[in-house]
Amino acid sequence: MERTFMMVKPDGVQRNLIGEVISRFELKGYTLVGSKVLHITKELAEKHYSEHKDRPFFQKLVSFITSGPVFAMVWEGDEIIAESRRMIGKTNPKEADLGTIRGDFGLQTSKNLIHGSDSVESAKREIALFFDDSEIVSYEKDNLKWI
Ligand code: 3AN
Repeated sequence: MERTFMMVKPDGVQRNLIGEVISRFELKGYTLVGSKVLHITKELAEKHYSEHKDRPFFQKLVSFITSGPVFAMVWEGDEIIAESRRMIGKTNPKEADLGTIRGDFGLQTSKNLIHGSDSVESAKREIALFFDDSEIVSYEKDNLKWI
C-alpha cells in the first residue's frame, strides 16, 4: 500500500471539479485518508514547489497556486503514486490523453487543474508539508478484497 498527496488547484476548485476528482479515484478503488480546503500561503507554495525555484515560471506558479483555495488530499492504495499520475495525465493538458483528468478538463499547462506526487520521496515530503499526522485516518474498506 502506498500513500500519495494530491491537490485540486485553484482552477479546479473554481470549476467545481473537486467532486469529479474524488469520484475518479474512489471509483478506481483508492481510499481517501485525509482532505481539506485551504488557501496556500506564499511560504508553503515556495516550499512545495522548491524543486522548480530556478525555472522561469516559478513566480507565476507560486502566484497561481496562492490565487484561490485548493483542495488537498492524501490517498492510499496499491501503487497509487504511478497510477494516479497516469490518471492525472501529462503536464500539458493538450498532450494529455483523453480519459485523464488534465486531458478531459484542461487546456493550459499553467492551469492544469491538479497536482499529484511523482515519487515515494515527494509523496512523503508533500504529505508532511500539508498534513499533521492527526489529520490522516488509517482504515480499511470492506470492499478491498473485490478491487
Ligand atoms: P507535473 O505537475 O505534471 O508533475 P511538473 O512537476 O513538471 O509537472 O511542474 C509542476 C507544475 O508547474 C505543473 N503542474 C504546471 O502547473 C507548472 N508548469 C510546468 N511546466 C510549466 C511551463 N513550461 N510553464 C508554466 N507552468 C509550468
